Amino acid sequence: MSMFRSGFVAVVGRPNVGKSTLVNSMVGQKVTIVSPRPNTTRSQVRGVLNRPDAQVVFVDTPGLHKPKTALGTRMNESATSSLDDVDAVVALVEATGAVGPGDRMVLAHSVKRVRAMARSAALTVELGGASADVVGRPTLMVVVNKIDRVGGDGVLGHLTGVSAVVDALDAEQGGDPVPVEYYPLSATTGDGVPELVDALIERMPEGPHYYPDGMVTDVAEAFWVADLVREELLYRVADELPHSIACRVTEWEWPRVRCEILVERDSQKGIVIGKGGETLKEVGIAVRKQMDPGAYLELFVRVEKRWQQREEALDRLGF
Ligand SMILES: Nc1nc2c(ncn2[C@@H]2O[C@H](COP(=O)(O)OP(=O)(O)OP(=O)(O)O)[C@@H](O)[C@H]2O)c(=O)[nH]1
Ligand SMILES: [Mg+2]
Repeated sequence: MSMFRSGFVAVVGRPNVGKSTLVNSMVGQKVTIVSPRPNTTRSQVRGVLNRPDAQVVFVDTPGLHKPKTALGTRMNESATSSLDDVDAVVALVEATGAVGPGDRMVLAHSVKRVRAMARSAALTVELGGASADVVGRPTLMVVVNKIDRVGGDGVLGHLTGVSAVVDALDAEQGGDPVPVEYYPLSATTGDGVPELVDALIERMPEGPHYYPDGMVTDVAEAFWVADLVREELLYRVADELPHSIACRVTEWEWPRVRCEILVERDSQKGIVIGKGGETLKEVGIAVRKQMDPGAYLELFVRVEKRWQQREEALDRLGF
């Protein structure tokens, strides 16, 4: 019998590059929310891919950015700490624009992390723990996402640009070059995703089932419903409001579920509720469709002044 492979894969990148869309596509089911607004994902979300011979745990992370709030700082810490204990790193950039300073920061972190992984893998082999092919080869997988939005030449040009940046970062850090592979793909159409998944499975070390078969995420149902409410709101509100929204389920007495929507200012309350309660009503209908049949979802809007800036509010809200 062939060995069972398993491991953890961190998916990192600046906000809005498509990390969550890619994780959903790799898992084959929606496990993490997606929206056109940057900073949609606020904490790590694990999505599990089960195959007869392998289990891969993808760790979706908040987009790395220049934080302007205490929440932003925590989100960045959550993203960088995801790199601490993984078997592979997937770093995303977009094919639609040049590699910017935000991408450079992501790629620099990723190169550094994969270099450290390669060192500890080499050490394991030296100590006689396992043979090199079993340990798997720590590789940086650079994904160029959203290729559906650019032509073939655009993709090639972008690949050249990204690889020049990665090579330069790698050289700056010194030592043996880090193995890097490039995967142009579209997380929304799925074009190129199977190739990435196969390559990742190949690189997973021999290991146990970390999650029981059939379990696709570690997110508790109440958190998931709160996230679905926030996702629906992100599609309906504009400007700075998305950052001011936090959602949490305060009561779960099936089929009655009560979810609170926090905003930071009185003026934001009306926008979330909408004319005649229209926005809240739409959100409720859309979320209920994604819950088990029969759910009775109650939505409330409450003002919690400057919660993004207050450490104790963040503690209480579970960030
Ligand atoms: N055209 C196109 N759009 C994409 C693709 N992947 C993601 N998107 C869109 O990009 C936007 C952001 O996607 P997300 O998956 O939420 O991005 P993210 O990197 O998780 O963002 P944060 O959680 O905010 O860091 C959404 O509107 C997606 O539909 C793709 O391959 N092609
Ligand atoms: Mg996300």
